[in-house]
Amino acid sequence: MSLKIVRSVCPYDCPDTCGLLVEVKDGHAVRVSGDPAHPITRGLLCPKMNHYERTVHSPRRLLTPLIRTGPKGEGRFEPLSWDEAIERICSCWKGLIASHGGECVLPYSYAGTMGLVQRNSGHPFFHKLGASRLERTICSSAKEAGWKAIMGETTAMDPAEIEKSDLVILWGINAASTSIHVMRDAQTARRRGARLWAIDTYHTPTCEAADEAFIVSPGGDGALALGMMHVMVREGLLDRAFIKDNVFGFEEFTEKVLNRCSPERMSPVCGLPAAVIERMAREFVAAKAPFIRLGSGLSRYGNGAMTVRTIACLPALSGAWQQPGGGVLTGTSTGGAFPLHRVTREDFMERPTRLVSMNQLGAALTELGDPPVMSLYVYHSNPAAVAPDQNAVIKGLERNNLFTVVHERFLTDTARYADIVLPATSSLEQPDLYRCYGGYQSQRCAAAIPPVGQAKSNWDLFSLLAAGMGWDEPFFRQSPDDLVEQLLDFDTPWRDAGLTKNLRDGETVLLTPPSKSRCSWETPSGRIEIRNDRESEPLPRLLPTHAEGDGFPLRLQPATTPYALNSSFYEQDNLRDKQECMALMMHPKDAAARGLADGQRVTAYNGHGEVEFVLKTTKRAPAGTVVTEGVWWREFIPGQRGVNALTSQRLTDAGRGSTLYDVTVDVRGKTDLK
Ligand SMILES: Nc1nc2c(c(=O)[nH]1)N[C@H]1C(S)=C(S)[C@@H](COP(=O)(O)OP(=O)(O)OC[C@H]3O[C@@H](n4cnc5c(=O)[nH]c(N)nc54)[C@H](O)[C@@H]3O)O[C@H]1N2
Ligand SMILES: Nc1nc2c(c(=O)[nH]1)N[C@H]1C(S)=C(S)[C@@H](COP(=O)(O)OP(=O)(O)OC[C@H]3O[C@@H](n4cnc5c(=O)[nH]c(N)nc54)[C@H](O)[C@@H]3O)O[C@H]1N2
Ligand code: SF4
Ligand SMILES: [Mo]
Repeated sequence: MSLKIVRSVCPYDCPDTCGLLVEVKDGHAVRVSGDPAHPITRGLLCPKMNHYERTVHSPRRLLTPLIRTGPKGEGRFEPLSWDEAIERICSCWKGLIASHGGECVLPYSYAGTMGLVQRNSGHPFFHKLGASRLERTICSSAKEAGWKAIMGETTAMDPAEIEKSDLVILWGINAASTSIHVMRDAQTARRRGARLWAIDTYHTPTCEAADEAFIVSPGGDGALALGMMHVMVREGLLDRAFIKDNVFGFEEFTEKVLNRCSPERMSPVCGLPAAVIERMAREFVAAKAPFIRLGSGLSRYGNGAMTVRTIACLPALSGAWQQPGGGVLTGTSTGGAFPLHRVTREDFMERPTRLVSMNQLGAALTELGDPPVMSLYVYHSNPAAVAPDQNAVIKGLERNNLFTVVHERFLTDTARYADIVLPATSSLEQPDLYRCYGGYQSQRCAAAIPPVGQAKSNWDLFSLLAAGMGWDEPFFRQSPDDLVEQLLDFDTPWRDAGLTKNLRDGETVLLTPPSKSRCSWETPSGRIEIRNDRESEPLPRLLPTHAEGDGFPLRLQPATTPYALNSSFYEQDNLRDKQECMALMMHPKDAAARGLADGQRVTAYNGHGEVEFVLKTTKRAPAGTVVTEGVWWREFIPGQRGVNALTSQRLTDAGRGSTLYDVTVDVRGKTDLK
């Protein structure tokens, strides 16, 4: 029996993009560990990936194509050959396209794998088909829009600078769960004397690890930042010289906005006492190099982009950007490092086709457009669980005249509604090239094991579908490795010939952003643009959230768990057991006011739907906010609907992002116990 160790990369949607060492025995992955030589991972994996082999070789893996034999949603299927599956899909699409046009087909994909080739391999196919295009904005597009409104194309600060900071602020990021290496580096800074703040809506594991946790009202961070900046102006805690040379619009911002944002006025909006806002302002300015690591949590609101833009004003006023370790980091962007258009092939589109927001899938499937969506092709995403307004999504998926194909590793909530299910490979079964959005590492990897069962990779399946459609473009006959090579075979300032060679050899490489000096701002004015007339709102200001108008008394915080990644990893029993059950955390006072007891079944409800939870009374949830962690599969939950039956299809103020966290509910005891 041969045992070999293969280097690979964690494919999941996580800012850390870890290096993996996979022990392979007889074509099976038997053990997975963190690569000690990887510059970020340094041997440390999160609990989810410590037993990745249990996902890869899970008894729940789909092994053959399947065709539906029961009603949609029930999950009754029988096996089908690949040839027959491809033939059925292609002939159905040909018929639908002949009568409705290509836009009646809608692809839906997101981030099951982050590999550049596999993740994007549907784009050329659907462009050539003339299908509707999916606007992929469920995650962080509001955060990006908020950053861009003030900072333009400015290169992100180096994440490694966190260790040089003397005040690390983890703001709207649950790093202890979602980016454990950021947490590790923040702890390193702390050991070197930095203070660590966490700003969140409930007591997360990150809050527990911080020197101080500030629990704000959901969507209230803009008010907090405005209140802090009011104090900074009032008390002259500004770097006037820095502002003069580097900031555009400060005077107007002060006159029109900040003067009206006293801590007393901001306190009820952000939920922190005025004295705390004042102290935060003074300590922020007193720090030499405050490092704000901004998560995505606070951007998933009706005011989310504006919140990010407002927070980004803080170091512009204090001049924190001048010191290594000082500034705001929302994430890195390595867009210039690889010519992704060589994979996505926008040029295959005859004309730009209709865009459909992935946050409004429910509406796209139920409010029949012109043409109506007649076929949905889902790959590496689980919209029946993760997309907002689950009731609308499921109503759409139940349509008998919707032809749904799902390419998956598991029989997910979405796959249960498919007419045809196709088995997908895991990352260990497919080659790819990875880059990172929390740092600059990049790595190419080969398949570590052969496909499990009859599974096929995203790219291989689109090659088959292209042949099934009768297309003869040589493009679709390439291998995934050919595409990786096209991404590498391109000169860019991000990597010299040596780095490219190392990438080809499968080494972990640190890409280098084209060098920019500290305090060089890539905006039209060359300054940090607090005022930006290209935006519909020229100045940052206080905006309301959406849900505060909905009329329900409790804020609902749908949050992340350390033991899953969105709806991924529920296949691992040991990880699911650690989460116990789909719980609703509630402050004992709120529970007492409703006559509810710890451990009982409750129903949370609002205008979108009703969801059953097991009640967990805890002071980790502040009074007025209830919290649930994880995006559970329906087969493991107390009732019929997951948390997203309570979320809305409304979009953020900019960036057309999801407002998954902008939710109010009320909660009652479940009386109709079956
Ligand atoms: N273990 C684990 N890791 C993950 C994921 C996962 O589900 N589980 N998901 C992955 C993905 S796709 C992403 S995008 C990232 C997301 O990772 P993060 O950027 O950390 O985002 P979230 O965990 O969604 O939210 C971060 C924190 O913001 C808080 N929050 C919510 N609203 C507000 C607010 O208005 N103000 C403030 N100050 N805080 C608020 C939430 O309670 C949460 O603790 O993590 C990735 N990594
Ligand atoms: N309530 C609530 N809703 C949320 C969130 C939340 O925190 N709370 N988070 C939101 C965020 S930030 C995001 S990014 C989205 C994430 O939404 P998704 O990207 O849909 O994320 P996952 O739930 O991880 O589903 C990915 C699916 O891809 C499959 N998969 C993995 N690898 C492959 C592959 O190579 N090929 C194919 N065909 N399939 C593969 C996996 O089995 C899995 O079922 O969810 C959003 N929805
Ligand atoms: S999910 Fe994130 S922390 Fe966990 S192994 Fe993957 S990249 Fe690393
Ligand atoms: Mo995400």
